[in-house]
Amino acid sequence: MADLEKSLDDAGLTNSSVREYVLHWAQFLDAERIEVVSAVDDARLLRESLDAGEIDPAGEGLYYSRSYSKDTARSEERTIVATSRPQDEGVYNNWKHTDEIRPVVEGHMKGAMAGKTMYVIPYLMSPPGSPLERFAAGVEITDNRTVCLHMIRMARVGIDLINDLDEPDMFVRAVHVTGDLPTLGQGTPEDKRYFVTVADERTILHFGSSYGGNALLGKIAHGLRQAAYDGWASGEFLGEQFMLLGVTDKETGEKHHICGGFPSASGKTNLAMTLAPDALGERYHVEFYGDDIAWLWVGEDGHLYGMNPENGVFGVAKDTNERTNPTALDAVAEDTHALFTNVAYNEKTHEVWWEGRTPAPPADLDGWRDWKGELVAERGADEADAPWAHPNSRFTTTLANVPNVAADFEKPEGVRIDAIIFGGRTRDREPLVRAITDLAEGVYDGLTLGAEATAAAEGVEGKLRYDPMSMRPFMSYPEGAYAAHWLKIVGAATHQPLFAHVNWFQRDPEDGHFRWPGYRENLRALLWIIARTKGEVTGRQTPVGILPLEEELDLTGLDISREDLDTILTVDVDRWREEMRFREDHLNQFHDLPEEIWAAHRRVAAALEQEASVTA
Ligand code: GTP
Ligand code: SPV
Ligand code: MN
Repeated sequence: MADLEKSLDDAGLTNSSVREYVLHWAQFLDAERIEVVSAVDDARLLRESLDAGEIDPAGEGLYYSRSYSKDTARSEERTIVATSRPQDEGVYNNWKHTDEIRPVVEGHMKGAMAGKTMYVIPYLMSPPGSPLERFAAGVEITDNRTVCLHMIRMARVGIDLINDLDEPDMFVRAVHVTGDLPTLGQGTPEDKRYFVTVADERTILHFGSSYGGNALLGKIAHGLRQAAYDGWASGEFLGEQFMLLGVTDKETGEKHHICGGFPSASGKTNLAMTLAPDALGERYHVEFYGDDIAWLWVGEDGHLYGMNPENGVFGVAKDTNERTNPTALDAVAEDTHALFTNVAYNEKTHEVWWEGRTPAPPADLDGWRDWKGELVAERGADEADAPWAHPNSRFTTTLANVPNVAADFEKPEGVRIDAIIFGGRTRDREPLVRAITDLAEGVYDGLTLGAEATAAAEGVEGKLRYDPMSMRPFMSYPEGAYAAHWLKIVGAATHQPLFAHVNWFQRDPEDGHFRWPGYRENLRALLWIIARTKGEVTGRQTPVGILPLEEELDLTGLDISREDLDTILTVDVDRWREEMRFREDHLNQFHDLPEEIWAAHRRVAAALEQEASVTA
């Protein structure tokens, strides 16, 4: 114990509340030694990880790691929000009483760091000086050096961030234990993994993974689940799975900011990093603020403000290439110190590859191993078509590496939000874009966001499911209260943001092609939204919102068929009427849903019936 305390002295950790927390867990976990990590330790930690074989070199200043083969995505069933308040139980938060679940997860953790180093990672989930800084401080404890490397990229990490807190005890206690991965029974009835956020105690206890949001606790456990709870409990802000970007019109010098939620692996990173399509590049410039999390609040001037609490990008690799997302490729170029996880790796040339990186995989199979570590050249006939990279394989890089990152991305006061968009993978029904001018209808639209499941979570890919505001996996308090909190926070803004719903994923049922070319072309829909915030376009009113007139969209240089364009600018009334019945069931699950939300639902339903009777 004296040795452990001395290591905190040597590291210069002076915050006595943090010291007490660290020493408590060091004893409980039986850690052999403690190492306090700051961002300046990155180069040394990289060297140590390379020497220990935990990561591999992936080109000049680039790194590669593979996670255990049954540990490649967040597990929603194993994720639990615990509190001591039974009224905190919602439909999606997987609530348990703390007294019930804490002993279980702690039982798995007890003594788990015997003979090991316990890393202590003090971090901030906000730019320093943010008005929400008091909710942003945390200290992650982990037994995993690769987690330290990821945290240094994804959060602001350093002892100085935690020593001088205004309220020394106001930090999130985030404990991560990897566990013996091959013995945890992932996905079986004997599953031993527990990812618990004890929200009313601001404590996170994650056992049984070294992957992504299961292990980097600043990101979604703190940045989303805890933050959403804090935002509600304090009445001060919203914490959402949102991207955040700025669009500058170089002709007028005007800049607008849009944030919005798409479910996991549905295009937030791609949209936030997008470049204007070539035909519009002279005029518009897109700036990146964030790709996965935004915290929103109302500033003293009555505007809604937003900021990205993260310091990095944990982006989906699949289909990232020069056409779809050149910015992402620059952000993981040589000497960016980016880390790749679960892509394919060539142990001889140190190259990495993933599906969609190039149209065909590398022709010379020599040295290539797939995400499981198996030699591609030695695959049997039954595996010949299996992907080389895991569909949820990712890259990790800091915001400063993103070439179109906004100059003011760390500005503590955040940026004014002009529009909030929702979108998901929806193969029919949802038009390219529809604007919603009423707050309750906007919140209703977010709550009924539906999308096809993706590989980012364990589950069935392609199946439609509701994902309220893209927060289903991160919801930490009941949905009715969540809706009311949205109405309260955004309702307090004297300048209301415009809501809009977008969809890049409509498909032709005949041959399955995407009707909208997507990626960089998506800016065209955003430009219409911006024009709408300024009252420059009227669009046409439909039962589900205002759709653009074709001539209001800037389609210069766009390659799209007449049939596809007509379809994505049309509301399929009968398909929507069917959808309304599913929505009714979906909303009926929620307790205490504000009457404004039900009223919005009834208005949309009535408008659809009206439209159907006119056209019948
Ligand atoms: P998380 O990090 O899991 O929260 O996901 P995300 O929403 O940031 O997803 P991301 O932008 O990384 O996109 C995931 C997948 O969607 C990638 O395989 C992209 O290639 C694909 N994608 C993104 N934008 C588009 C688009 O406009 N059209 C089509 N067809 N696919 C897209
Ligand atoms: C997501 O799944 O939405 C992610 C990746 O952004 S993870 O951090 O693993 O949750
Ligand atoms: Mn995400």
